[in-house]
Amino acid sequence: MDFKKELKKKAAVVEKALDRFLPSQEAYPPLIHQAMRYSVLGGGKRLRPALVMASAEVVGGKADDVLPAACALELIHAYSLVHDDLPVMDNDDYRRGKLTSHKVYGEAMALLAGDALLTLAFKLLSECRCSRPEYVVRMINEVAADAGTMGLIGGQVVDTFSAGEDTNASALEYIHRHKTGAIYRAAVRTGAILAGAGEDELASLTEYAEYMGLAFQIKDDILDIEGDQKILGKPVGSDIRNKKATYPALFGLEKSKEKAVSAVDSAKEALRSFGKEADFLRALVEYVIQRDF
Ligand code: GRG
Repeated sequence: MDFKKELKKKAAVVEKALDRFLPSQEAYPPLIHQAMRYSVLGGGKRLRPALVMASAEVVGGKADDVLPAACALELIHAYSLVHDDLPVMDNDDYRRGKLTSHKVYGEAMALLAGDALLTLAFKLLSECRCSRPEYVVRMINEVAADAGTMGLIGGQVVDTFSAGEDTNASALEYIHRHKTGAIYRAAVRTGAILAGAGEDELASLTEYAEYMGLAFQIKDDILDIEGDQKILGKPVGSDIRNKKATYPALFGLEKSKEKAVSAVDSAKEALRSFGKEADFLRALVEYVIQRDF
């Protein structure tokens, strides 16, 4: 399996579907629809939708059947980036190599566009076709929890309000597992639940996602120090500027790299009960710490 080729293929399918699911830029009131499309289309690695699709495939489902859910997870991710970039949060001017939403559309419109992306995500989730409607209800319930104060928002709250303070390892792990890990967890479980995964399969995939999310965020912290801003598409040093709790700040760069490798090993170990069908997921977690953007 050629991982990069497969990721590109999945990303292209997602791009087309997102274009279809997002309101057209002429739809009234046009400015918000333009802002939504600006922040979603034409950029991003599309890792979360790829995970939704791959997790469905691992347990015998079809990627096409979970495409609306895959797009919904990308919309939640996009909303979190739009809000995270706002002056009241990280105050970033660039994202994915272009100006952030509030720089183009203003803060009020960026805030509303983020809200609209989150709301559209749940509309798409509710429209998922599945032979068992109870799977759809369970999946929506889980995504809502993972996007809420017990997941993404909880992580963002602790991250934001612990900035500038001494952070210990357990608080840092809480931030990473929630701010970033919860949406990866939701992505993997969404694909698997809709495809009818058994509880053992779900447990293994969940463990995979949790370690994968941890590896991803440690690497993100490292890239904020060592990355090339031209390749990253955003300035480096934002964590230091905002006095954020990060793995390199707490453990140093070398130890952080070791911790990222260890999280990758644990993620792959969580897939031990699967065969070749999980090779994409294995390759994805390797990619997560080798990436340079
Ligand atoms: C409600 C005002 C308000 C804010 C909430 C929830 C939230 C804001 C922010 C979430 C925190 C966040 C943005 C975490 C970052 C996770 C992360 C490292 C994102 C980058 O992911 P990639 O590299 O990005 O997959 P691409 O561009 O490839 O999609």
